[in-house]
Amino acid sequence: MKFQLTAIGLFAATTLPLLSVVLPGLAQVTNVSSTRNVREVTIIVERATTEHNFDPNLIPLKDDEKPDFFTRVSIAGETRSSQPLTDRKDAPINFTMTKQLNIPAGNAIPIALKLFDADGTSGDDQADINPGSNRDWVFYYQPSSGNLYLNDMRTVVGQVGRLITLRGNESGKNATISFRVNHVFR
Ligand SMILES: [Ca+2]
Ligand SMILES: [Ca+2]
Ligand SMILES: [Ca+2]
Repeated sequence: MKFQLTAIGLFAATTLPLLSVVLPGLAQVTNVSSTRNVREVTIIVERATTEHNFDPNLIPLKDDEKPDFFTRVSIAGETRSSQPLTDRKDAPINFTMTKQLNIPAGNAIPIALKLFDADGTSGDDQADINPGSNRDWVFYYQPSSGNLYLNDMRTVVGQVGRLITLRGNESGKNATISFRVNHVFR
């Protein structure tokens, strides 16, 4: 998609306060009363891609140098991980995490997103999916506005239901991740 490629370029070339630029022209999400409560929040990590190998090639004729990606998602303090997809630079992760809640829809719900190459006993390589100095992401999702914010609660990174694509900046370790966020009102 042309839009996503443009967005990735902006992420790579600009500083974090300009992140809101990556979502031009999106329809306004209708505000609902923030006194309503939210029943659940869902994160769907669709895909991770990279140009890099994350392992040495140990077995001849096998692509074992390619990454074995899995994602680790935290919603409001609860964390879950997907199963690794072996030896793929283009990994259809397709991992859904739903967190049951009962809080006002105006609250900001902390969400963390990480991507790893599974390395078994030697520890896992963390891929860089953040164009800033970190490798991982921490966001705040506000169901009443449908906005996903950085921790300044002003910079909008994405909106409910929309595919959000992020790419890291660390040489040899960077990857791109695509995900969505959704919620259900009580
Ligand atoms: Ca590795
Ligand atoms: Ca591998
Ligand atoms: Ca980074």
